[in-house]
Amino acid sequence: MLNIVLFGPPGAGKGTQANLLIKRYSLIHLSTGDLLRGEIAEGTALGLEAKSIMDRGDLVSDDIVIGMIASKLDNNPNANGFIFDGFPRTVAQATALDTLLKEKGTFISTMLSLKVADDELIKRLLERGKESGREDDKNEGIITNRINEYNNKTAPLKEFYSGQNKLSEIEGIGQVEEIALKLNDVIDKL
Ligand code: B4P
Repeated sequence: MLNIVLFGPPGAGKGTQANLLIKRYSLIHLSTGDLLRGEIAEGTALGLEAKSIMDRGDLVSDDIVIGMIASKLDNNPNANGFIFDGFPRTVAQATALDTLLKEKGTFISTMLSLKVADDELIKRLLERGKESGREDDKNEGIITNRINEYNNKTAPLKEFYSGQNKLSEIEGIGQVEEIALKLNDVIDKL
């Protein structure tokens, strides 16, 4: 199985690149952001709980996102592999993911970490906010909070995966297709 953690700050291009990778490698795309937005759109209890947290740009609780991922793994027993997009975002989530995969006899193959400077992230997300209707893309204060959450709680995961010899850092500024080629290159050498 090919199991990829696609990593980077908000707006780094994770969702964009995941859409290309799932086609090329026939993988299942698990984006916790998309799953949470789906719950909000359906008006579920979980969605109601998550909405105000996401609108502020804070991280949703570990229990909620780990539960969502566990059920998606259970529902796709015959997958070629998974792209984890926006998950894990904390050390607790990364540890839980290792355990869930181990129970299924598999493991994370690699972490692909997209590197993008803060000013570019802010520019991209404000631009997306003009169309997406996402509350968390609408103003610079919330975007800055998301970047701070990333620096405080999520960036330490680079050490977690480099400790397992699985970290590859890729420059995330440039044409989408150029960045995709660099990601393919790392995967093809696994
Ligand atoms: P996500 O949905 O994961 O949101 P994101 O980080 O903003 O998305 P992404 O990084 O994929 O966007 P992309 O770069 O593709 O999370 C939203 C919220 O959900 C979080 O703040 C949190 O509250 C909650 N959440 C999700 N997962 C969680 C978890 N595991 N634990 C706790 N809470 C969780 O796109 C950005 C823009 O850049 C697009 O407009 C795109 O077109 C553009 N772009 C992409 N590549 C580009 C390039 N090369 N050049 C120029 N523009 C580019």
